[in-house]
Amino acid sequence: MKTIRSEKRERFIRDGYCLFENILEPEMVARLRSCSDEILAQQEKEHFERQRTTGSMVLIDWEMAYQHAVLAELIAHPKMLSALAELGFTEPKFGHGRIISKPPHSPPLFWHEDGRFWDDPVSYTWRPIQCFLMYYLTDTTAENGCLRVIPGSHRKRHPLHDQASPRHTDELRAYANPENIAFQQAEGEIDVPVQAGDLVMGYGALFHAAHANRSDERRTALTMWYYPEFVNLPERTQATIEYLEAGNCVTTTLPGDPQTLMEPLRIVYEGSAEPIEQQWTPGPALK
Ligand SMILES: O=C(O)CCC(=O)C(=O)O
Repeated sequence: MKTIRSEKRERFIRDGYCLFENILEPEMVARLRSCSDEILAQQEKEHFERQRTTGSMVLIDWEMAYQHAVLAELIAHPKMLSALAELGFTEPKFGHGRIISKPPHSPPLFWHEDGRFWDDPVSYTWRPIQCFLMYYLTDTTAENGCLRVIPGSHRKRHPLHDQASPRHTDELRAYANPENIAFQQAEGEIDVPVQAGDLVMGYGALFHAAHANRSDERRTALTMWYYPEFVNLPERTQATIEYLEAGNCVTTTLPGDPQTLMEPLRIVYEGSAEPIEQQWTPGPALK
């Protein structure tokens, strides 16, 4: 008989995403909201003008997490680590994150997948390389810009693989052409509405988008990028990840809590394998 754990893992591997309810306590959500509001208030006006469809795209690197204890607590949150362990990922590594905050009455986010490892044979297997862990700091619905996903698109070719831009272009970021295919309804799409404090985890290569925010309130998401299987990946994949994330990870360790909690999540590769070139477009092996 299958255990609940293996069913959840099978569904994650098949659909490419998974929802964990109630991971963050309301108090933690409130602290994250005030931290992200403070960081957003420090951004230049042009930042928001360039990022109309995401709303914002502020990098959360290790340095920032060292300055804001609540981010360090989020990165190493015990309930998140248990959720990953439930899927069989017991030694995840953290790369970086983004504050993605849609202001009231802002446009939809375009369809995209964030896979950039398509020249790596691992991308064509069940094994995730990079996964997003998204936390929404308000409840989300189709009205205020909830997440949309195309289940299974991380492993199976979808028309968007050949029709949508594999990169985030300035035109897409600025919503310059609402007629672009990336802003339309897509075959097989579903909404993923959540409660504040839930966690949505998905393969980086899964097609996802977000509805327009038609409400009067800001909708902030924190997208945190992890490598859940890092220790089990081939050396060349580990070398690639280490190379790509090096700029986001400070090398000094701070003695104080809660930043020391982040140490086990540090990406470390000390071998001599050559990194693989980034590739944003899937090859013919994606059927
Ligand atoms: O804003 C959202 O709901 C999704 C954010 C997103 O697509 C991303 O971080 O890659």
